[in-house]
Amino acid sequence: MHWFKQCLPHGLSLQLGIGMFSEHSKLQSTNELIDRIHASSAAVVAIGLPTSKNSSHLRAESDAPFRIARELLRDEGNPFAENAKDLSGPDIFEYLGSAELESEDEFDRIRKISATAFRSGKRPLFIGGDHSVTYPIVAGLSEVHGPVSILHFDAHPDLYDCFQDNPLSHASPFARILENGFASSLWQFGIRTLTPHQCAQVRRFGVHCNEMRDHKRWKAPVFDGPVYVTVDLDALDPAFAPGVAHQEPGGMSVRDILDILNECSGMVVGSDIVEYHPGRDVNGITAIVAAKLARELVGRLDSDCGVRA
Ligand SMILES: [Mn+2]
Repeated sequence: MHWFKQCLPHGLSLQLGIGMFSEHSKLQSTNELIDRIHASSAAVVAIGLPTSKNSSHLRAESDAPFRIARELLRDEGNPFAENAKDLSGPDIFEYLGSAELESEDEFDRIRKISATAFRSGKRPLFIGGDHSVTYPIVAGLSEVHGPVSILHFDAHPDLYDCFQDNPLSHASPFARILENGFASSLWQFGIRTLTPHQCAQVRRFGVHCNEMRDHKRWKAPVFDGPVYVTVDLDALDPAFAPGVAHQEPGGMSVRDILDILNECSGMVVGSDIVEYHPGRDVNGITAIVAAKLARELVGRLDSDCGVRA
């Protein structure tokens, strides 16, 4: 049983195979992706954003998002999220492919794709890419929903005013989001790399920074209104997710992330999973973990959609 067959756009082969996925692994122009968003009948659409242009350390392979999608769509895999949402059900989920990025105007492209998805009423799941992509995604989101609450899982607060002379660095997206007023609140979990500068940024922006060393006292946030969820895979302990550029031991388990996601209130309208580096992965375990998180995010996005009970 190829459970993903209803998800395939443009009448592609139902067989899981190299040929079928070669279509999905091709990079799409901004206009092609916008057409696919409009053509999709799914409530939740996944879009790959393969760029590591603003990564401070390692560049990731451009097929990183596709590798996560491939794990998510594997025909022998389980299509159900833990809340019993069936991702193979009609009009629930579709993977639309990856955007052509790594260009001078890549933030404009991402912002346009994001705004299109939110304006058309979709609940998008973006698959990165380095964490810099969250800034243009949330910029596009705020065009449609105004300032939103952000739930952020990461080893790093990503609040640098500027990092390595790059204000658009993957270490800076939340400084840009907050100074532009795109977020009404930022709740971080898993943080274990605070510096004096970033502590000052936490105070400056009123960030709810939940450090890993305090994890026994964490409480899930109470949101009312739209919530955007962003998952940097290095929030996880490298024992669970070694395929990241910045491995930081002493981190979260997969279950820790799912518990907070399940317990937080609010209406999740969009999400991303970022910072997958296949070259550092071990037997593809990080892609499998990312696909599990993606499945649970889709389950939550679809439940919060309001179309279905
Ligand atoms: Mn990080």
